[in-house]
Amino acid sequence: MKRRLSINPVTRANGVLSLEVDLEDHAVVDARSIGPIFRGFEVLLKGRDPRDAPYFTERVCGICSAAHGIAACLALENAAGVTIPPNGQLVRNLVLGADFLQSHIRHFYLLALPDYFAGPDVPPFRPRSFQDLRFGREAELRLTEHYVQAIAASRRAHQVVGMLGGKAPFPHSLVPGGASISPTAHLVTEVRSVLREVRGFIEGIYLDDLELLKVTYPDYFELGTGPLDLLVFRLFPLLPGGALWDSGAVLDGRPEAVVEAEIAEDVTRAFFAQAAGGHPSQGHTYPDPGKENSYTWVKAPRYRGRAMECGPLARAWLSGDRTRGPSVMARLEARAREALQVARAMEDWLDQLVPGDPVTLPITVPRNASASGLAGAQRGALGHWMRIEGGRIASYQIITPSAWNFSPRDSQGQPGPVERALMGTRVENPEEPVELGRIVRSFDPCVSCAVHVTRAGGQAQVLKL
Ligand code: NFE
Repeated sequence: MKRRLSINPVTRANGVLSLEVDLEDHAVVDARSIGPIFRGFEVLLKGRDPRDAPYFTERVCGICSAAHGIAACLALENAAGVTIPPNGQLVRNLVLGADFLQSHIRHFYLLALPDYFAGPDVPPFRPRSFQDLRFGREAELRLTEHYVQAIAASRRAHQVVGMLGGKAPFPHSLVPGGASISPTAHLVTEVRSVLREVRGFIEGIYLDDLELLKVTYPDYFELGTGPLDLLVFRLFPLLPGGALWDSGAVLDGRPEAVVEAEIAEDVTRAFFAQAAGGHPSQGHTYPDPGKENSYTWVKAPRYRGRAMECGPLARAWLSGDRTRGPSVMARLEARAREALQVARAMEDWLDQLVPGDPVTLPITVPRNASASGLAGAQRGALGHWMRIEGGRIASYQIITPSAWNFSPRDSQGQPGPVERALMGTRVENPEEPVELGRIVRSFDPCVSCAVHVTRAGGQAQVLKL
């Protein structure tokens, strides 16, 4: 029997995402990932001072604002040929690292885990689905308690963003040329103590709960799978050199260096005029809401013409942890391990800070230049491309990790990574398609990174996921 499921919006995700899935005898035969609203940040930036870009683009999204601030700073620093001072780099790493921790903890407990446990019969656990819940009473109680503790742990991590970033979200200490908060010995001590608490939560609770989930739902290593087409941009530069993760691509399981010129956006099925596609340095944002055969406001970024998955699993795989390919559980596992890796690295960065040393260098905005800021965000590879003419922004393009993961079909008919991961999934009960929610949420969706203005007349439908 054929049936179309429309899930709009997908709840427990950052931003507004919807899904359209075609089922045939309970199996997904087609899937469309839909960003139903338009993002206009690139348009807002035109004509502005390039030094404003970090503040504007941080507002793309409240959960990954530090990453956008850093990518925008990098684009201008690359255009101006500036290398920031070591202390500034460390402050940036710490702000971004803390943003990773608050987001990863929040994702696991508040967004993903409720797909697997019932929780008490009160909001926010109600209404809920009871489809395929496997935990016994004791585990249920434990996970509920940890859910509440996770809110505090995530808040503590956010506090570190505020301590070194000035505020959270949208840290304003991330400035072109470095950072604007000078770490005093007192501040370093305070941050260390908060960080120790957060690391304790990750080591003592988060990783244990992940193990419990793995043994209770081992079949989810076989669901939401995808090919080894992975992309990573350089993230957390280290002193004196290297990075916690270097840029890299994996095509069909073969790692290679990233060639930036091989990135291109396809808009065949997105609500943008055809001229909006191509390499982001030449790209445009020409919305075309009525475009035929289109179904989303998310463009389709491609690398060497291929849809690429990005995020913690891609980073783990490229840095040598190659035990598992992409799947629901492998993504959740990679994210949890990454949280611990980042928390530990942050303690080293705190040790390396030299109170009193400069954190920023003056930057002269070039009259004419073109540059990119490739960075990493919690959800994967993030790129900003900026062209400056007469000292003002002439063009700005952003490709977020969720644009890579939640991209639509392209001119070759190739689906995006999430669409691909949904295909072939057996949905036990189409009235309560929990399998789909688990697959989609394993990518940690954030379509607010891709969209910002609601289309007039758009109707939210009843959701059940
Ligand atoms: Ni809105 Fe983001 C991250 C960015 S989107 S969360 O991480 O950039 O994928």
